[in-house]
Amino acid sequence: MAKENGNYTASSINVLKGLEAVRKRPAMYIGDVGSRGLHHLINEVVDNSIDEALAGYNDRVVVTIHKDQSVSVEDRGRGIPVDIHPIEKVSALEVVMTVLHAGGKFDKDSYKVSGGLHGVGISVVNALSEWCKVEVKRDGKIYFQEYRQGIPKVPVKQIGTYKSENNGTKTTFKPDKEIFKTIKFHFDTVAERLRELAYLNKEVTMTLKDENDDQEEVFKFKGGLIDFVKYLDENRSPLHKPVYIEGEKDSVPIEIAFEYSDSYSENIHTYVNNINTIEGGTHLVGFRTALTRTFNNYAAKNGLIKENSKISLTGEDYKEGLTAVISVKVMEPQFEGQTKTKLGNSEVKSAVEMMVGEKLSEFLEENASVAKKIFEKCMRAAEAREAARKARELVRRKNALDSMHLPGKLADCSINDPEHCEIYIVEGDSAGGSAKQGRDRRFQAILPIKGKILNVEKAKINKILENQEIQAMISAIGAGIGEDFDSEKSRYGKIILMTDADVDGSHIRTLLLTFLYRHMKDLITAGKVYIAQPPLYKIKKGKEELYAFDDEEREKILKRMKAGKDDKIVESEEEIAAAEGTDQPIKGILISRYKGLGEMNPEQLWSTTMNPETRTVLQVNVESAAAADKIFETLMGDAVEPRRDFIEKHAKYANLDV
Ligand code: 0RA
Repeated sequence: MAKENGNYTASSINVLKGLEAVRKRPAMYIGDVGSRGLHHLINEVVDNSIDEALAGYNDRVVVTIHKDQSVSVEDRGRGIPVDIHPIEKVSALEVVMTVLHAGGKFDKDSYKVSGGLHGVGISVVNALSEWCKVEVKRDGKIYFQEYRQGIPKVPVKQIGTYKSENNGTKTTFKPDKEIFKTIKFHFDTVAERLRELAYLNKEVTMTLKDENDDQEEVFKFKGGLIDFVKYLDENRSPLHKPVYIEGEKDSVPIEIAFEYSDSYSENIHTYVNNINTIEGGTHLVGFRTALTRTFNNYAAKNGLIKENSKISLTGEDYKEGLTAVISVKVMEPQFEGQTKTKLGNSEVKSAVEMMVGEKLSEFLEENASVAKKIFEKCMRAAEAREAARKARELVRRKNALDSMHLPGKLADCSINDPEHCEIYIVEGDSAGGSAKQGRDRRFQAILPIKGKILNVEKAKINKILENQEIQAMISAIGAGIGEDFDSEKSRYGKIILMTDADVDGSHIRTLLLTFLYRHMKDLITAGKVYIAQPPLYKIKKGKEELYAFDDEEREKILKRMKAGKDDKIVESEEEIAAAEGTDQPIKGILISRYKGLGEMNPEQLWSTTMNPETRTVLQVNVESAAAADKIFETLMGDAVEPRRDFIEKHAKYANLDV
């Protein structure tokens, strides 16, 4: 830090205040201090390197997870400037690393990000790191600076020279244990984001290395979004080759690839400045409007609509089987919505709409057979939609879907303020019974679900709506279904899935998640869906009873309990009883493994799994919609091979923390 007469200058005091603010409230800057926030650190640094690529100066990013869980990110960009900053009077590098939001100051004409958790700046990563080191190669010289909890150890200095043309920046940081609950990086989590970035920026090669197990993966997709769409549809059967649209309209660079497959679901993934806009927004609206209008115009002009057809195709019909990726670059993006991932700029709607209108009409004129195939597919969708409407009407007339007629087996709560209410969807009647007795009936509702619900990935909508268990969920949640679903109307703020900790339980959980993801998706994006975490073991010694939620915890508890050398681990209460009153009574530690929720009595279920004060619940979040879609398709779709591979790879965790 710049010192004058041994005192900090005014600006360095500001720096300290800034860093302190970040360390005091890290969640405000990176979302949370769990695994998710930890991985955001890497994303933040990588995003800076990608910005260099967007500016046209970088084609390579290498991310390395080191043995001590420090991470380095190396690029071949221009290198962070090192000249003395006119106002702060220190090297620009130091300013970028220590002043909040200073990163893009020098580069006005870039697609800087202004929403969500992205773009908070490299200084935030620095502030939350035990230590951080930066090496800049620029103008033939190598510069270096090192920091502790964000504070520079010494001013930026030159540590060498280099001859090659390769400028660039290498940042290495070790997340601070004082800040983060965990500092363990996961290869797959990092890989997922790098893969996504490689699809979105086809000119950049992304490499991920993990020195802990010598893993290395290189992501480079010459086909860009075309490859992305093919990847997303890997397990589906496409009807044609991807349609690719690229160009710039009113200064908005637009890139789109899409294709139709024989599946029923729609999978659109939208990005603004490389950020996944999970809630969609104006770019998506522009695309849909143009897609519907262009196809309808083409069909009318080319006699594809039969004279006597009563059905007219709407936007809904063009969704079925559509897989698309939309990527736009916006100079000053406005992000809206619950999670700040919905694009608000209205000029983007018209830009995308015009561009798609023009290019798609051209494409259809030149590819009549593809046009016909797609149109026929959507025509069948329209017919199915009409059938679904009738099915819904029929079920609705029986009052099976609305919340005026709650399902008989729902034990509702007494409060009716959704924000404070939660519903446990519980596997099986016996666990349902325990949960009903054990709950706090003021704010906890219980809905027992019988066994395996329908796999919605494979069923037509009328079958889905006829299913009793699904009807019960729809009416209990009370927010509608499909097209008319409105998560604001949900009668509960938390939907908690509680299934057994075995293979069947995880299958049922996946079925439930698939249903929620495909038909009540906003519940998931709004963060209202949770997974209960029942304990795996009860460990008892004398009067002391403890619960372990995994094997690691079990071992910890055993170590602590096994103080006496007479202690013995036994399988049953009887063993202890039998030894009592004999010459050698044993002080046993009894471990019981819970096979199902039903084995717990109501009090145990309450204290381990349902009491908000003591339970842990996992929030289901769709960090990457593309990854979630891929997993559901893999687990629930038609192709058997990829499912087997996936389950083998994730044997222990064949559930979905996506
Ligand atoms: C500010 C200005 C310029 C580049 C960068 C920052 C920059 C930041 C990072 C972070 C990681 N890699 C980076 N590469 C570059 C432009 C400087 C110029 O005009 O040469």
